[in-house]
Amino acid sequence: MPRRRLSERQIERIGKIQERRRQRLDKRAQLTQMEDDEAPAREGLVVVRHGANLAVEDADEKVFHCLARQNIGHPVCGDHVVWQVTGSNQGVVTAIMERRAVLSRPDFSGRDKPLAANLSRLVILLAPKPEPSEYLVDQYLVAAELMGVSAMIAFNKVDLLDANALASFRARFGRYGEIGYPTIWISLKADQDLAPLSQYLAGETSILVGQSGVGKSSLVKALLPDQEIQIGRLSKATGLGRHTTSAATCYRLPGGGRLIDSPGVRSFRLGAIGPPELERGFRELAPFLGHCQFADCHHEREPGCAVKRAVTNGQVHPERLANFRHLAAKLQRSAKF
Ligand SMILES: Nc1nc2c(ncn2[C@@H]2O[C@H](COP(=O)(O)OP(=O)(O)OP(=O)(O)O)[C@@H](O)[C@H]2O)c(=O)[nH]1
Ligand SMILES: [Mg+2]
Ligand SMILES: [Zn+2]
Repeated sequence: MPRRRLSERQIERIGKIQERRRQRLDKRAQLTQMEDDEAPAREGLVVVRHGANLAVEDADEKVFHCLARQNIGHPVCGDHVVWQVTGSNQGVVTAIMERRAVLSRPDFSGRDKPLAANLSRLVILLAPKPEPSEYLVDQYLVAAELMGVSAMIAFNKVDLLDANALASFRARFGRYGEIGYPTIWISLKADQDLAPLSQYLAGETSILVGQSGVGKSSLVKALLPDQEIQIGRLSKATGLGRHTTSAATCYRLPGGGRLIDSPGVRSFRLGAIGPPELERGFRELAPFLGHCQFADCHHEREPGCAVKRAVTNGQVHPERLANFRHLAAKLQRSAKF
Protein backbone atom coordinates (compact mmCIF):
# COMPACT_ATOMS: atom_id res chain seq x y z
CA MET A 1 0.00 0.00 0.00
CA PRO A 2 1.63 3.29 -1.01
CA ARG A 3 1.98 5.58 1.93
CA ARG A 4 0.66 9.04 1.29
CA ARG A 5 0.91 12.02 3.49
CA LEU A 6 -2.35 13.13 5.06
CA SER A 7 -3.31 16.72 5.57
CA GLU A 8 -4.12 18.05 9.05
CA ARG A 9 -7.80 18.08 8.15
CA GLN A 10 -7.76 14.52 6.94
CA ILE A 11 -6.02 13.38 10.10
CA GLU A 12 -8.59 15.22 12.19
CA ARG A 13 -11.43 13.64 10.23
CA ILE A 14 -9.99 10.15 10.59
CA GLY A 15 -9.51 10.78 14.30
CA LYS A 16 -13.18 11.72 14.60
CA ILE A 17 -14.33 8.67 12.69
CA GLN A 18 -12.28 6.40 14.92
CA GLU A 19 -13.65 8.14 18.00
CA ARG A 20 -17.20 7.54 16.76
CA ARG A 21 -16.45 3.88 16.23
CA ARG A 22 -15.06 3.57 19.76
CA GLN A 23 -18.10 5.29 21.20
CA ARG A 24 -20.40 3.08 19.24
CA LEU A 25 -18.73 0.13 20.89
CA ASP A 26 -19.74 1.53 24.28
CA LYS A 27 -23.28 1.94 23.14
CA ARG A 28 -23.53 -1.31 21.30
CA ALA A 29 -26.38 -2.58 23.53
CA GLN A 30 -28.68 0.07 22.15
CA LEU A 31 -27.27 -0.19 18.69
CA THR A 32 -29.96 0.21 16.09
CA GLN A 33 -28.38 1.60 12.99
CA MET A 34 -24.88 1.37 11.70
CA GLU A 35 -22.83 3.85 9.78
CA ASP A 36 -21.53 2.15 6.68
CA ASP A 37 -21.13 -1.36 7.87
CA GLU A 38 -23.33 -4.40 8.29
CA ALA A 39 -21.91 -6.40 11.18
CA PRO A 40 -21.99 -5.08 14.75
CA ALA A 41 -18.84 -3.54 16.19
CA ARG A 42 -16.92 -5.78 18.56
CA GLU A 43 -13.91 -5.39 20.76
CA GLY A 44 -10.84 -7.53 20.30
CA LEU A 45 -7.16 -7.88 21.04
CA VAL A 46 -4.47 -7.95 18.38
CA VAL A 47 -2.41 -11.04 19.14
CA VAL A 48 -0.19 -11.01 16.04
CA ARG A 49 0.54 -8.50 13.36
CA HIS A 50 2.28 -9.71 10.27
CA GLY A 51 2.60 -6.95 7.72
CA ALA A 52 -0.93 -5.83 7.00
CA ASN A 53 -2.38 -9.05 8.41
CA LEU A 54 -3.71 -9.12 11.93
CA ALA A 55 -4.82 -11.91 14.18
CA VAL A 56 -7.54 -10.55 16.45
CA GLU A 57 -8.80 -12.48 19.45
CA ASP A 58 -12.30 -11.95 20.80
CA ALA A 59 -13.51 -12.39 24.36
CA ASP A 60 -14.21 -16.11 23.73
CA GLU A 61 -10.59 -16.72 22.72
CA LYS A 62 -11.61 -17.13 19.12
CA VAL A 63 -9.09 -15.77 16.61
CA PHE A 64 -10.00 -13.92 13.43
CA HIS A 65 -7.86 -12.97 10.47
CA CYS A 66 -8.31 -9.23 10.03
CA LEU A 67 -7.13 -6.39 7.90
CA ALA A 68 -7.27 -2.81 9.10
CA ARG A 69 -9.29 -0.01 7.51
CA GLN A 70 -7.06 2.39 5.71
CA ASN A 71 -5.74 5.40 7.60
CA ILE A 72 -6.62 4.28 11.11
CA GLY A 73 -2.91 3.84 11.86
CA HIS A 74 -1.09 0.54 12.30
CA PRO A 75 -2.47 -1.77 14.97
CA VAL A 76 0.23 -3.74 16.78
CA CYS A 77 0.40 -6.73 19.05
CA GLY A 78 -1.41 -5.94 22.31
CA ASP A 79 -3.69 -3.29 20.80
CA HIS A 80 -7.33 -3.27 21.81
CA VAL A 81 -9.33 -2.64 18.68
CA VAL A 82 -12.85 -2.19 17.35
CA TRP A 83 -13.58 -4.65 14.58
CA GLN A 84 -16.36 -6.35 12.66
CA VAL A 85 -16.84 -9.79 11.25
CA THR A 86 -16.71 -9.85 7.44
CA GLY A 87 -16.70 -13.60 6.83
CA SER A 88 -15.95 -16.87 8.52
CA ASN A 89 -12.92 -16.26 10.73
CA GLN A 90 -12.42 -12.94 9.00
CA GLY A 91 -12.88 -9.37 9.97
CA VAL A 92 -11.92 -5.77 9.53
CA VAL A 93 -10.42 -3.53 12.20
CA THR A 94 -12.11 -0.12 12.19
CA ALA A 95 -10.46 1.66 15.11
CA ILE A 96 -7.60 1.36 17.56
CA MET A 97 -8.61 1.95 21.17
CA GLU A 98 -6.55 4.36 23.22
CA ARG A 99 -3.08 2.97 23.85
CA ARG A 100 -1.02 2.90 26.98
CA ALA A 101 2.64 1.93 27.31
CA VAL A 102 3.83 1.38 23.76
CA LEU A 103 7.24 -0.11 23.07
CA SER A 104 8.58 1.53 19.91
CA ARG A 105 11.70 1.58 17.85
CA PRO A 106 12.59 4.19 15.31
CA ASP A 107 12.46 2.89 11.74
CA PHE A 108 15.12 3.68 9.18
CA SER A 109 13.73 7.16 8.63
CA GLY A 110 13.92 7.80 12.38
CA ARG A 111 10.18 7.72 12.95
CA ASP A 112 8.90 5.77 15.97
CA LYS A 113 7.51 2.41 14.98
CA PRO A 114 5.42 0.71 17.66
CA LEU A 115 6.15 -2.96 18.33
CA ALA A 116 3.64 -3.73 21.07
CA ALA A 117 1.06 -1.81 23.08
CA ASN A 118 -0.61 -1.79 26.48
CA LEU A 119 2.32 -3.32 28.29
CA SER A 120 2.76 -3.43 32.03
CA ARG A 121 6.01 -5.39 32.30
CA LEU A 122 9.23 -5.64 30.33
CA VAL A 123 11.41 -8.71 30.76
CA ILE A 124 14.93 -8.32 29.39
CA LEU A 125 16.34 -11.73 28.68
CA LEU A 126 20.11 -12.21 28.62
CA ALA A 127 22.34 -15.24 28.12
CA PRO A 128 26.10 -15.94 28.14
CA LYS A 129 25.84 -16.15 24.34
CA PRO A 130 25.12 -13.98 22.44
CA GLU A 131 27.41 -11.81 24.54
CA PRO A 132 25.20 -9.71 26.82
CA SER A 133 25.57 -5.95 26.83
CA GLU A 134 24.91 -3.47 29.61
CA TYR A 135 24.43 -0.82 26.95
CA LEU A 136 21.49 -2.73 25.44
CA VAL A 137 20.05 -3.37 28.90
CA ASP A 138 20.31 0.32 29.78
CA GLN A 139 18.46 1.32 26.63
CA TYR A 140 15.63 -1.10 27.37
CA LEU A 141 15.49 0.21 30.93
CA VAL A 142 15.17 3.80 29.67
CA ALA A 143 12.33 2.66 27.41
CA ALA A 144 10.63 0.92 30.35
CA GLU A 145 10.96 3.94 32.63
CA LEU A 146 9.54 6.27 29.99
CA MET A 147 6.65 3.89 29.31
CA GLY A 148 5.99 3.69 33.01
CA VAL A 149 6.23 -0.10 33.12
CA SER A 150 8.33 -2.11 35.51
CA ALA A 151 11.26 -4.09 34.18
CA MET A 152 13.04 -7.26 35.15
CA ILE A 153 16.29 -8.85 34.02
CA ALA A 154 16.34 -12.61 33.53
CA PHE A 155 19.73 -14.15 32.85
CA ASN A 156 19.15 -17.46 31.05
CA LYS A 157 21.32 -20.48 30.21
CA VAL A 158 23.25 -20.50 33.49
CA ASP A 159 23.74 -24.24 32.84
CA LEU A 160 26.43 -23.21 30.35
CA LEU A 161 28.51 -21.46 33.03
CA ASP A 162 31.03 -22.74 35.52
CA ALA A 163 31.16 -21.17 38.97
CA ASN A 164 33.73 -18.54 38.01
CA ALA A 165 31.93 -17.42 34.87
CA LEU A 166 28.62 -17.28 36.74
CA ALA A 167 30.21 -15.17 39.48
CA SER A 168 31.55 -12.74 36.92
CA PHE A 169 28.17 -12.34 35.17
CA ARG A 170 26.53 -11.94 38.57
CA ALA A 171 28.93 -9.14 39.37
CA ARG A 172 28.14 -7.42 36.08
CA PHE A 173 24.38 -7.78 35.97
CA GLY A 174 23.45 -8.42 39.62
CA ARG A 175 23.98 -4.72 40.31
CA TYR A 176 20.76 -3.92 38.47
CA GLY A 177 19.04 -5.47 41.48
CA GLU A 178 20.56 -2.73 43.63
CA ILE A 179 18.85 -0.01 41.63
CA GLY A 180 15.51 -1.73 41.87
CA TYR A 181 15.23 -4.09 38.91
CA PRO A 182 14.57 -7.66 39.92
CA THR A 183 17.27 -9.91 38.50
CA ILE A 184 16.89 -13.66 38.22
CA TRP A 185 19.23 -16.44 37.08
CA ILE A 186 17.62 -19.27 35.22
CA SER A 187 18.20 -22.24 32.97
CA LEU A 188 15.58 -23.75 30.74
CA LYS A 189 17.74 -26.82 30.18
CA ALA A 190 18.17 -27.69 33.83
CA ASP A 191 14.82 -28.45 35.45
CA GLN A 192 14.24 -25.27 37.32
CA ASP A 193 11.61 -23.53 39.35
CA LEU A 194 10.16 -20.70 37.29
CA ALA A 195 7.60 -19.79 39.96
CA PRO A 196 9.17 -16.42 40.86
CA LEU A 197 9.02 -15.43 37.20
CA SER A 198 5.44 -16.67 36.84
CA GLN A 199 4.49 -14.59 39.84
CA TYR A 200 6.04 -11.51 38.32
CA LEU A 201 4.08 -12.05 35.11
CA ALA A 202 0.74 -13.08 36.63
CA GLY A 203 -2.13 -10.84 35.63
CA GLU A 204 0.17 -8.48 33.70
CA THR A 205 0.84 -7.86 30.03
CA SER A 206 4.53 -8.53 29.63
CA ILE A 207 6.89 -8.49 26.72
CA LEU A 208 10.03 -10.58 26.44
CA VAL A 209 12.85 -8.71 24.75
CA GLY A 210 16.48 -9.42 24.01
CA GLN A 211 18.94 -10.53 21.40
CA SER A 212 18.25 -13.38 19.05
CA GLY A 213 19.01 -16.77 20.58
CA VAL A 214 18.87 -15.85 24.27
CA GLY A 215 15.88 -18.15 24.78
CA LYS A 216 12.77 -15.95 24.64
CA SER A 217 10.66 -18.45 22.73
CA SER A 218 12.02 -21.29 24.88
CA LEU A 219 10.92 -19.40 27.95
CA VAL A 220 7.42 -18.89 26.56
CA LYS A 221 7.26 -22.61 25.94
CA ALA A 222 8.38 -23.38 29.47
CA LEU A 223 5.78 -21.05 30.96
CA LEU A 224 2.87 -22.10 28.76
CA PRO A 225 1.80 -25.71 28.88
CA ASP A 226 -0.57 -25.11 25.96
CA GLN A 227 1.70 -23.00 23.75
CA GLU A 228 1.48 -25.41 20.81
CA ILE A 229 -2.30 -25.27 21.00
CA GLN A 230 -2.26 -21.49 21.08
CA ILE A 231 0.08 -21.31 18.09
CA GLY A 232 -2.00 -23.89 16.26
CA ARG A 233 -5.17 -21.91 16.84
CA LEU A 234 -3.51 -18.75 15.63
CA SER A 235 -2.06 -20.15 12.45
CA LYS A 236 -5.22 -22.09 11.64
CA ALA A 237 -7.44 -19.07 12.04
CA THR A 238 -5.23 -16.66 10.18
CA GLY A 239 -3.61 -18.96 7.64
CA LEU A 240 -0.46 -16.97 8.30
CA GLY A 241 1.65 -19.93 9.26
CA ARG A 242 3.89 -20.08 12.25
CA HIS A 243 5.44 -16.68 12.36
CA THR A 244 6.42 -16.88 15.98
CA THR A 245 9.99 -15.80 15.43
CA SER A 246 9.35 -13.06 12.89
CA ALA A 247 6.45 -11.24 14.54
CA ALA A 248 5.60 -10.32 18.11
CA THR A 249 3.05 -12.85 19.39
CA CYS A 250 0.76 -12.41 22.36
CA TYR A 251 -0.06 -15.51 24.44
CA ARG A 252 -2.46 -16.09 27.30
CA LEU A 253 -0.76 -17.08 30.54
CA PRO A 254 -2.35 -19.95 32.41
CA GLY A 255 -2.73 -17.91 35.61
CA GLY A 256 -4.16 -14.85 33.79
CA GLY A 257 -2.29 -12.13 31.99
CA ARG A 258 -0.50 -12.02 28.68
CA LEU A 259 3.01 -12.74 27.55
CA ILE A 260 4.37 -11.33 24.31
CA ASP A 261 7.27 -13.09 22.60
CA SER A 262 9.17 -10.69 20.38
CA PRO A 263 11.63 -11.30 17.57
CA GLY A 264 15.26 -11.00 18.61
CA VAL A 265 17.11 -7.76 18.08
CA ARG A 266 20.76 -7.08 17.45
CA SER A 267 20.47 -3.61 18.86
CA PHE A 268 17.78 -1.35 20.17
CA ARG A 269 17.49 2.32 19.44
CA LEU A 270 15.59 4.82 21.54
CA GLY A 271 13.27 7.21 19.76
CA ALA A 272 13.88 10.95 19.73
CA ILE A 273 13.90 11.95 23.39
CA GLY A 274 15.38 14.97 25.09
CA PRO A 275 17.77 15.33 28.06
CA PRO A 276 15.05 15.32 30.77
CA GLU A 277 13.59 12.07 29.43
CA LEU A 278 16.98 10.42 29.23
CA GLU A 279 17.72 11.47 32.80
CA ARG A 280 14.39 10.09 33.93
CA GLY A 281 15.30 6.82 32.22
CA PHE A 282 18.19 6.29 34.66
CA ARG A 283 16.18 5.94 37.82
CA GLU A 284 19.07 6.00 40.32
CA LEU A 285 20.04 9.51 39.12
CA ALA A 286 16.80 10.99 40.51
CA PRO A 287 18.13 12.03 43.95
CA PHE A 288 21.02 13.94 42.34
CA LEU A 289 19.27 15.73 39.51
CA GLY A 290 18.76 19.41 40.10
CA HIS A 291 21.73 19.50 42.46
CA CYS A 292 24.43 20.21 39.89
CA GLN A 293 26.06 23.63 39.90
CA PHE A 294 24.72 24.33 36.40
CA ALA A 295 21.04 23.88 35.71
CA ASP A 296 21.78 22.52 32.24
CA CYS A 297 24.62 20.27 33.39
CA HIS A 298 25.38 17.40 30.99
CA HIS A 299 27.20 15.52 33.74
CA GLU A 300 30.32 15.54 31.59
CA ARG A 301 33.15 17.93 32.45
CA GLU A 302 31.19 20.60 34.31
CA PRO A 303 32.39 21.57 37.82
CA GLY A 304 30.05 20.92 40.74
CA CYS A 305 28.26 18.03 39.07
CA ALA A 306 26.16 16.14 41.62
CA VAL A 307 25.93 13.07 39.40
CA LYS A 308 29.71 12.75 39.07
CA ARG A 309 29.96 13.22 42.84
CA ALA A 310 27.48 10.38 43.27
CA VAL A 311 29.70 8.16 41.12
CA THR A 312 32.75 9.06 43.24
CA ASN A 313 30.77 8.26 46.37
CA GLY A 314 29.74 4.88 45.01
CA GLN A 315 26.05 5.81 44.75
CA VAL A 316 25.89 5.54 40.97
CA HIS A 317 27.76 2.91 38.98
CA PRO A 318 30.37 4.46 36.66
CA GLU A 319 29.27 2.30 33.76
CA ARG A 320 25.70 3.56 34.05
CA LEU A 321 26.97 7.13 33.81
CA ALA A 322 29.17 6.12 30.86
CA ASN A 323 26.16 4.63 29.09
CA PHE A 324 24.07 7.67 29.94
CA ARG A 325 26.70 9.89 28.30
CA HIS A 326 27.01 7.63 25.31
CA LEU A 327 23.24 7.71 24.78
CA ALA A 328 23.13 11.47 25.31
CA ALA A 329 25.82 11.93 22.64
CA LYS A 330 23.95 9.66 20.25
CA LEU A 331 20.63 11.38 20.82
CA GLN A 332 22.27 14.75 20.44
CA ARG A 333 23.07 13.86 16.87
CA SER A 334 19.36 13.31 16.31
CA ALA A 335 17.15 16.37 15.93
CA LYS A 336 15.41 16.97 19.27
CA PHE A 337 18.15 16.88 21.85
N1 LIG B 1 21.95 -24.53 27.19
C1 LIG B 1 20.79 -23.88 27.16
N2 LIG B 1 20.21 -23.62 25.98
C2 LIG B 1 19.05 -22.97 25.97
C3 LIG B 1 18.41 -22.52 27.16
N3 LIG B 1 17.28 -21.88 26.83
C4 LIG B 1 17.19 -21.91 25.49
N4 LIG B 1 18.24 -22.57 24.96
C5 LIG B 1 18.52 -22.82 23.55
O1 LIG B 1 18.86 -21.59 22.91
C6 LIG B 1 18.47 -21.61 21.53
C7 LIG B 1 17.70 -20.35 21.16
O2 LIG B 1 16.51 -20.31 21.89
P1 LIG B 1 15.21 -19.50 21.41
O3 LIG B 1 14.20 -19.71 22.47
O4 LIG B 1 14.85 -19.86 20.03
O5 LIG B 1 15.78 -18.02 21.42
P2 LIG B 1 14.98 -16.67 21.07
O6 LIG B 1 15.43 -15.65 22.07
O7 LIG B 1 13.55 -16.92 20.98
O8 LIG B 1 15.60 -16.29 19.65
P3 LIG B 1 14.89 -15.39 18.49
O9 LIG B 1 13.52 -15.89 18.28
O10 LIG B 1 15.80 -15.56 17.33
O11 LIG B 1 14.92 -13.98 19.00
C8 LIG B 1 17.64 -22.88 21.36
O12 LIG B 1 18.46 -23.84 20.73
C9 LIG B 1 17.32 -23.31 22.78
O13 LIG B 1 17.16 -24.70 22.91
C10 LIG B 1 19.07 -22.80 28.41
O14 LIG B 1 18.62 -22.46 29.51
N5 LIG B 1 20.25 -23.47 28.34
MG1 LIG C 1 12.17 -16.60 19.41
ZN1 LIG D 1 25.79 17.24 36.51
